[in-house]
Amino acid sequence: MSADFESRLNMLHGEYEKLINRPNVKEEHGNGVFYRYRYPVLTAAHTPISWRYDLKENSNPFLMERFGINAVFNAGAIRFDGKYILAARVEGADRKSFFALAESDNGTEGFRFRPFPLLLPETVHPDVNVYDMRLTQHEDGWIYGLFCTERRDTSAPVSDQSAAIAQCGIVRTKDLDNWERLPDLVTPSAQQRNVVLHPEYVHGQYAFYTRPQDGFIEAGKGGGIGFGLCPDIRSPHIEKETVIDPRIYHTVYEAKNGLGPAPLKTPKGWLHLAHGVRHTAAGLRYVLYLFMTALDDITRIIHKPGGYFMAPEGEERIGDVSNVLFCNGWIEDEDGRILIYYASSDTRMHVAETTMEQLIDYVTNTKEDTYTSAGSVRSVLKIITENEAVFSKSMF
Ligand code: M1P
Repeated sequence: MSADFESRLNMLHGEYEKLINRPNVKEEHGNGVFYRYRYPVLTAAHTPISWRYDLKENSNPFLMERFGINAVFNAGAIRFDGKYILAARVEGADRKSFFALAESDNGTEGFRFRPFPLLLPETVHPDVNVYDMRLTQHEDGWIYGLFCTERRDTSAPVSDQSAAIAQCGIVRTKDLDNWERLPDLVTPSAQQRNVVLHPEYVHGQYAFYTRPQDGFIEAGKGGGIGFGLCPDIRSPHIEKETVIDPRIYHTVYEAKNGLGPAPLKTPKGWLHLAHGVRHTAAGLRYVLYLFMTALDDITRIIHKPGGYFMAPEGEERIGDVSNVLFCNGWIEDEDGRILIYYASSDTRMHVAETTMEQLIDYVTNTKEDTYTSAGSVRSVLKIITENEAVFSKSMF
């Protein structure tokens, strides 16, 4: 091995290990609802160098990158065998996404990719692009991965090479090593993204959260978080799709919305994390919001704080698709700690920490959206006057 090659190889290894082993730091000043961690938990640079480089001097004397990775984002999450596992969307320089599992011992740092990305089994209609896997540990004993499978819209003219159809692909596993592909989900909607499997049977059937859309990007007359039941997941078919969380004018989810990870069961109800999208002069803005549905009817919203729970901040604002927070994975520990794995601007993965107690407090006590400015003022006036009744004016 030449000295130059060896020195470059050592540099690549050294930088990689430094990145993976960098301790993460909980930011000191949270908003009382959650704490962000300072460093992203996964980025393109976290992918193993053996994926990106041909490490053999005879075939790659300059030790060039042979397979560019553009971004790592929108990861599903699960606790498995004592490890915190992220099923990340890895996007190559060629724009194709694929899935790869990364694991950590404590959930906030040290995420390391397994040696090989997932070679997803396919249906008879090969996927062109796959992304955004939601992992659900279902009470039937399987771990399901629901993801978006995208293919060209063959009804579009040759002149349009962007038209696509998005649908929900399904895989399942018991060990996170061997994955079985099931048929794609069939629903009444022309397009589906952000489909999530509920962890429990509902009326003896598999329950899906959906996101019906007319177009690939635009919700059209569709949109909203939908819900449907299916008797047999090996032949997944939803006949009736009901919107349980619609888009509403002048909210953070007026353009579109979609469920994030599978909901968490709490003593007060099912806790849901979703993303909401609105138009701005600078393009679409994606933020995260929370709501809770009833234990006896998972489609009935019983609490919904107004506005967003998390929005892009600092470097999170910038990336391939700027001004986007997206979350499709969270993990609840036995002690009530909740780790929220969120991606920023379609580029990198972060983690925020909170507890179930805090999230229940947040969803049940945060003011709801009144849908008017006057209503917002009344909400804030109530907080101010109640504070004034307790504290002297010098406090303000
Ligand atoms: O680019 C932002 C997000 O756009 C899509 O989400 P939605 O279907 O809700 O608009 C997805 O492509 C998602 O992966 C992406 O992060």
